[in-house]
Amino acid sequence: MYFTHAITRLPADTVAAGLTTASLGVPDAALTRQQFREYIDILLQLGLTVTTLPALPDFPDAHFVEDVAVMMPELAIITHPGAASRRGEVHSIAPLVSRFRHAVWLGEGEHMDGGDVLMVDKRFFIGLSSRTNEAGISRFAREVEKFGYSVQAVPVASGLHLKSVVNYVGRNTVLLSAAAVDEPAFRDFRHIVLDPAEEYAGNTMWINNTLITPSGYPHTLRQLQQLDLPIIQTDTSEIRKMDGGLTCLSLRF
Ligand code: CIR
Repeated sequence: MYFTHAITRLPADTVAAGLTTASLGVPDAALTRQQFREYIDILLQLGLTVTTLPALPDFPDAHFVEDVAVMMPELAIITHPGAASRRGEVHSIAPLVSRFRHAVWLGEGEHMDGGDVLMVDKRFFIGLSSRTNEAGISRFAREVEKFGYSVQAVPVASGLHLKSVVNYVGRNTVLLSAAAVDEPAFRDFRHIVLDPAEEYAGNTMWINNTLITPSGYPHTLRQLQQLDLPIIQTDTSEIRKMDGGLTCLSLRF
């Protein structure tokens, strides 16, 4: 799939008040914004038109826009985020998403974070995680199967979301944690298995046949180089402190 657009949101000064399981210290708001700007520059460099929404200080996780919507050519799903503190984010993204796609809203009890949704062509792999439940996956499946998509639930053994540790990286290959290697859902793909010390680099983003990967993960970088695709590295130290990665900072379509 070739992406032409991205939606992002400026990180607020309140970023440190967001949810996190990482014990990496308090993120610096100014450095978070700098890393966010570098990320935007990469998307622009790859030819995308980027629309950036204003910061939402009352929702310190709101710049992780990937979690609140799932975009596909035929429609957009507005999620019902698994964390109560993030549910209000959907109201400020939906009007923009609706300018590009017909929007379908998940309902009460149908929990889903977009970070759990991995789309590979007409296949969706959806993490069953602390944020995404069976009811969310079933409803999602009902909405997308009519457009010829398949949906497979995948238990998330480690990391916050499925895409924290499993991502498609082009050339019929998935980059994944050792814990996910035996997952039958991924058996049709070639595997690149993450070094346990570098699991965070599992959140590498394949976009327009280029890989964007967090800097500072040399073993993963060497493995990715074997795919013979252009690779751009970028520092996400502050984003990581709040359990975020590269995919979560944008909606791409
Ligand atoms: C949260 O816990 O919801 C945020 N602090 C991080 C969300 C990261 N999102 C993603 O990986 N898709």
